[in-house]
Amino acid sequence: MTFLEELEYRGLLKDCTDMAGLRERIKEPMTVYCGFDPTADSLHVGHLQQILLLRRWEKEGHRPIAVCGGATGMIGDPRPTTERKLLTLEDVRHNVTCIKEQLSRFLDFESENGAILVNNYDWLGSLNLLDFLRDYGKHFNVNYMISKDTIASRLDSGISFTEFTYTILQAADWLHLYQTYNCVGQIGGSDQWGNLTSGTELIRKVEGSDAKVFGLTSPLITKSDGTKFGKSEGANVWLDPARTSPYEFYQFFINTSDDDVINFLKRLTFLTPEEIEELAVSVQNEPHKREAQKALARETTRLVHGEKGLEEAMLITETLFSGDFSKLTIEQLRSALSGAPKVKCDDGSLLIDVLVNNKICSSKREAREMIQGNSIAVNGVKNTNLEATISKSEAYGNEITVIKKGKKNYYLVEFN
Ligand code: 383
Repeated sequence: MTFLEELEYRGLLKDCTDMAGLRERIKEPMTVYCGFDPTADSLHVGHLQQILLLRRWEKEGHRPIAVCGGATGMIGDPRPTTERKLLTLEDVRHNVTCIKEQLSRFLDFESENGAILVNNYDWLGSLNLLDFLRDYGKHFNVNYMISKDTIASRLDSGISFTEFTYTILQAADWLHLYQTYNCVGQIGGSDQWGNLTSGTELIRKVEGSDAKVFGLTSPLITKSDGTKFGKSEGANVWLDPARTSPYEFYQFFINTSDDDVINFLKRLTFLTPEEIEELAVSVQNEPHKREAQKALARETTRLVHGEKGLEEAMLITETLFSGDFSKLTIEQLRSALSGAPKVKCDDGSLLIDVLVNNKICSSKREAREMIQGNSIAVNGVKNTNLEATISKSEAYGNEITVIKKGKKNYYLVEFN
């Protein structure tokens, strides 16, 4: 399989500004970039496909450039629906620092001739208005710009001049990278198509038609049930462990449906096509084993959180299965139970009262039946004693007690 065939197999090829040309050009090492705007202090799983794509190019002997959009992040790429709120320069700077740090965990920016990490504020930040209008603006035809999807979709609801010019800045970036590093490729999700074509056109106009550059998109990840990829209970799944713990990250992927898991394995892991096809057979023949989901969660968690993050995630997963939390630190325990309801209790309260007062059981009768029926465990130990109490001295770290009702309903007890 050639590299392009592999991208095709993985579902990572959508449109290219010049596919035939790329097939030829790719035989020689080339420099390719992708941009990330610092809209938050962390990237999220929606960015992962492109980050890994840069790495796929790198592994193939090409040179990747990651652009952190310190300047473009001050403007904001128009969203299909509404105008963005401007971030302050201070916030953008902070976000740039965080995102650069994250990106450097995925690509080798250290070695000579290795990957390159740049901030577009370094060249766009000092660009003055008259130069912008004369050197770049003059090459863009407004009629043509408003026909591009991202802008066309905003014509009814309205778009500011600020966001309208965004695409010119991104095009200016590529021209700069082309002139500085001979960067001939730009990759992005399919939402970036309009920006990629702005770039190829600007380069052609400034550098002449001998300049052979390639814009290449990959399909955005979608889920077969129609819900948005990258959200867990409405919240983004972040790459920063302080925002989404390795355990939550692992859980996000382990919960992938059978219909989506092979697609995600292709796009978000470096498992070989052979390995992926084997897992596809396992999804067909023994779906209950969830081998593919386990492989997906393992590989993605390792890529993002390293071997240690993966170990922590698996430890917490096993713990929740066995109910024995004694091996976890207090932080890990909180992370493991971050989705569990929190309940309050006084030191020394009767277990049965805690169950009823916090509505873990609907009545005293139900609580009694649950306790006697072996369905309630406190800190991993089944308790059938109706007189049992919950005390601080037996809590993990003297702080937290875990009540488990039935097979998988956990409650985190904190003391008043
Ligand atoms: C800025 C300056 C450039 C080139 C690109 C940019 C950023 C680009 C953008 N990208 C998205 C982002 O920053 O807004 N205008 O969140 C996302 N990307 C990648 C991919 C994706 C896109 O970072 O489809 C998902 O992750 O292209 O939405 O010179």
